[in-house]
Amino acid sequence: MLIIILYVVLLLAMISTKHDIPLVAIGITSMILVLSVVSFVDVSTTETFAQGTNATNATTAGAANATGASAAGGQTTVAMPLGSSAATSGAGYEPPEVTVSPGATVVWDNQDNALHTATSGKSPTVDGKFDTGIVGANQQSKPVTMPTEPGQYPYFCTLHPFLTGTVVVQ
Ligand SMILES: [Cu+2]
Repeated sequence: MLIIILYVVLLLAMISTKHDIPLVAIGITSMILVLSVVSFVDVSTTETFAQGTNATNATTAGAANATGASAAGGQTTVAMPLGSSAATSGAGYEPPEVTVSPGATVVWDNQDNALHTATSGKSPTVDGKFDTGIVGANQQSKPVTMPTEPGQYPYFCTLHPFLTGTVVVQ
């Protein structure tokens, strides 16, 4: 916009001072040129901005949906990664600790090639708060309902007691 104003002022100055027809013609031509360039840039800037806004909206909506799905379903999933059955592999429940609301369900996803359980209690003592039962290789457990009492609930695999995890209810 500043450029347009500058050109208008310049043009007026040219007209008033010189009355030089070719110079005025050049002034008008250049102003039209600048105007068209400015309007073009203006449109593309607006479009870019609009696209940016749309992208932001889409991302926000996506994030909101992801959060909404997780909150609405109350579904937390813990993986039993490949290699979990070997005590030395370092693989274990992933994440090792999850926090859920009272009475929420948790699914254990066995990605290993061995059977596993997620059985509540301080390994190797079963306390009966929750249990997936045996989850087959490359299978998911049914959604297991967590206690309603807030607290920390340790659990382990009855077949591989070195595999331990924690569910925090709060
Ligand atoms: Cu196991």
